[in-house]
Amino acid sequence: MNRDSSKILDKVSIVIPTYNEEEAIGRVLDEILSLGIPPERIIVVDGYSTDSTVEIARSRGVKVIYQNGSGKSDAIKTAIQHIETPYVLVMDGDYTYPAKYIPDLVRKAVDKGYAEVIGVRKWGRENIPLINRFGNWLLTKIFNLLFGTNLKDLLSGMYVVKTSILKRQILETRGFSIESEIAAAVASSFGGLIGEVPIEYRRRIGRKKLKIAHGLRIFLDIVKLAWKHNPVFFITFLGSLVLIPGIAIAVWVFLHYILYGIRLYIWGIVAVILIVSGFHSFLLAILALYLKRMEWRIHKNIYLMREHILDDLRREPRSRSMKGYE
Ligand SMILES: Nc1nc2c(ncn2[C@@H]2O[C@H](COP(=O)(O)OP(=O)(O)OP(=O)(O)O)[C@@H](O)[C@H]2O)c(=O)[nH]1
Ligand SMILES: [Mg+2]
Repeated sequence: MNRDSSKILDKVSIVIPTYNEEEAIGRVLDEILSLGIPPERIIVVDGYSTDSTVEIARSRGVKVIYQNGSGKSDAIKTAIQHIETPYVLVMDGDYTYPAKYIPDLVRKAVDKGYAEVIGVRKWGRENIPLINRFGNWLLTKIFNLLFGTNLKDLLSGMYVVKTSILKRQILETRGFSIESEIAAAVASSFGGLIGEVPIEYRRRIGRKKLKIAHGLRIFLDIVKLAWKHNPVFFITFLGSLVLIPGIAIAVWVFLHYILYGIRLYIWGIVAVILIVSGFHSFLLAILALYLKRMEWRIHKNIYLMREHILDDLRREPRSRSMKGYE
């Protein structure tokens, strides 16, 4: 490993959530250790495995802790309290994410000032079960729409985040929603830049824990997160749902008139009121969504401009002292 890589890796701690990963965890840790990352900066946060995961992890000399609460989200939240480096890299303990990409992810965060860098599964996608691939695609699209992002792999299990962002956020989701929650917190915070690095995904070793019900839970959590970060959109969107009964009543009134020649005036007025107010709410919801997305984009640009100016100011004293030599 060259000096540049080792300097970059000094800034990061690795967090690996595990639950019954005895077949994979040894290999995962050996790969990470071979990059030269010291064992005291590798944290295995275990969900009370009933196999020998913890013993195998301890045999590699890394830090092993037991999580508070239950589920992957709670595990990562537990580990955050133990991080002292400016960046934290989270990766699954099932051997699917190759450790060789760690320097690329951390370098992109440090050099380009990204608050989060996600490892996008570009190679080996056939190793992601079809249903997970579809769920991940759909949930990423919904997230992008609600948060004005352009992510490709929201639910990737390998990502780097600035520790300060994680420490000051109150993370509330449970189960497997932590990736969505971190991305939502970053995307809606000042300067919330999310970068991406293409990575390979390998076939899982050991038994999977993710079920279809978890996918549904992640969807509900994305909706909850959007409510937290953009409530006006949700209130107006809910208001727009009166369009549905409005249209149904209008059709019913129309059919009565066509088929029987009966004019249902009162119901006609009710239908018009529901349709007009639903339509207005719908337009307001779209407006609220775009205003929020614009606010986030402006935040990002102000942040980038500020970084630019700070960079220039840092360089200025040197150019001043150069003047004496010209
Ligand atoms: N600490 C802790 N870790 C967990 C828990 N559930 C899952 N994990 C770990 O979180 C990581 C991701 O879980 P996986 O079962 O691999 O889920 P996935 O990667 O989304 O999907 P598949 O690999 O396709 O099953 C793995 O390292 C698991 O061991 C839990 O309740 N507590
Ligand atoms: Mg996995």
